Amino acid sequence: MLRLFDTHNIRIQKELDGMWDFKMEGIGKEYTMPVPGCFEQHPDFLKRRGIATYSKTVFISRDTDIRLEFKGVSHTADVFFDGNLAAHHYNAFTPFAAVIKDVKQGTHKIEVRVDNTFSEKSALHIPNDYYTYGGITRPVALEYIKGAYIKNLHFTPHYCDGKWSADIAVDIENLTDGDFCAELLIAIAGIEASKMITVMPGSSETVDFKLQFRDIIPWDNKNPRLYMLNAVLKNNGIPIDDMIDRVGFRTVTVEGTRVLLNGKTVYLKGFNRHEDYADVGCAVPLQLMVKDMDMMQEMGANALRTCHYPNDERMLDLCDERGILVWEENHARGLVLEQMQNPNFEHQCEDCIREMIENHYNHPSVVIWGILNECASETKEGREMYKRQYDMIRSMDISRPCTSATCRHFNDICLDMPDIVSFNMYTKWYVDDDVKKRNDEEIDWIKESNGDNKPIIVSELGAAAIYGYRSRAKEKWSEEYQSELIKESLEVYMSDKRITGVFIWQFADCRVTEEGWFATRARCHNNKGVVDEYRRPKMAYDTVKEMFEKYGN
Ligand code: ADA
Repeated sequence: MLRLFDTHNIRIQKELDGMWDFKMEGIGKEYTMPVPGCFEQHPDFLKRRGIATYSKTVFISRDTDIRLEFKGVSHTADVFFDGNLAAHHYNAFTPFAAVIKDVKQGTHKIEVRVDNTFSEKSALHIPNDYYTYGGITRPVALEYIKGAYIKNLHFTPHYCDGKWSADIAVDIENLTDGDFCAELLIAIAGIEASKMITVMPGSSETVDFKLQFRDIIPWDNKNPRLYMLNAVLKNNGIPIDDMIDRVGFRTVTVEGTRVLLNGKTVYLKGFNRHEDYADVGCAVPLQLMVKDMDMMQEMGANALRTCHYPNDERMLDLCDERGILVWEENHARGLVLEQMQNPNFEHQCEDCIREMIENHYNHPSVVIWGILNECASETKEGREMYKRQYDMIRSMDISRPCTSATCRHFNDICLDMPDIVSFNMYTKWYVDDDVKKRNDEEIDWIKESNGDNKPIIVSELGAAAIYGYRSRAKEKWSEEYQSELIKESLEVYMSDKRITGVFIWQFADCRVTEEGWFATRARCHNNKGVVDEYRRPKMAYDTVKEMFEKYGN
């Protein structure tokens, strides 16, 4: 399934999940592979870096235009329809679509060439402390559209003088060679509106509505009230297309050192979670997303950081439904200046930011946009790139604060830019020092480095433990050491009134690339999860539960 609710009643949408034909370049044998899925789940491709082609025939029941939507292909996709290139996309973690006009009724072939190799062409998917899988790793949909269709639907709530209002922007694309005239209707929370529109041939138009509401129940982490937003396109009174989304009335702002949700201070306590689950890799099915969410909430989390890339939208749907506050970030982890100077880096980051915001804008659970985790924010060249990315986010969305998790302690030169200052701290894991002393030094430095009078979040803290390794000596890598380090760290960070949020690194162990990481990552996994990759709890699980309960904040 694509989302946790239907996004169309009028548009015909068919999901293409199931078994696809599969061929790996350089291997004669032909296979079938599940979609969504990672080809690494097959015994022949356990750690394969290569180029493969997934293919499937589909029957189109009438002459129509079609839209193929891919929620995620890892990491580079070339989509062919009847042998013609229909789309190219880089980045496993953002959706993309291919619109194909004038398709005749009958059988047609879809081929997706998938590439998970590392090269200069890929500035973001590189050997790293998480794994870049290969495959059509998120759901795929085939849609019938005709002439013109609703391309996007953005909802921005506002609260003023005790009243809720909203700006609603609907993007219509006209695929025809003539003017497209139609009626556009929207409906939400018992309020309806309509406009007659004209879209020029082969172009798009954004239609804006401003609505006032009464009797709205706000969305917040304690009562996450959601509303369905419907948009319908009518031609001569006949509905020809629609789009449905699910939204929430909430505001998120920053005032001094506090983050406010609907004007009230909110404290974020949660986890960093990679999209990675033992035998299925990054193609985590809904059932296992729900399991992860249930475990994080059992431990008392109210927040999730989508380290280090935009997440599968069904996870955000779950967060919307459960009132989990999300820090979603663009795709980048730990890139030094030389890597940021890859000629593909900036446009690949900007594409990711654009697709992340365009597609995830309506999720009330997303309360923070993040960029560039632990990249070269200590350099002036890096600073220019940070600035361009913050500017880009703010040009697309001023309704949410921005941040970036730094590890450039004492020499970061970008703390003046984010709305929220966030830092990753591994005291007593990578740095053998006193947790409180290091925390005080860090916050003193933040205040002297243009980060003063801003909310502060500890975006990462933790330690590794090998599941099942118990030791009365409590040395590093034992479950005891991890549990005690997390307890001590949370005591310090959650009792410090200068800090407005903590994210534990990390929820679950995740696979890392062998290239460049085998030496520091036992099992070629990042073992800092409070559960292992099969979600088996370590001792730290109950420690986090105890601490999140103790410091309810
Ligand atoms: C960094 C990084 C994480 C992870 C962590 C670790 O803070 O942001 O992705 O690599 O270190 O486990 O060392």
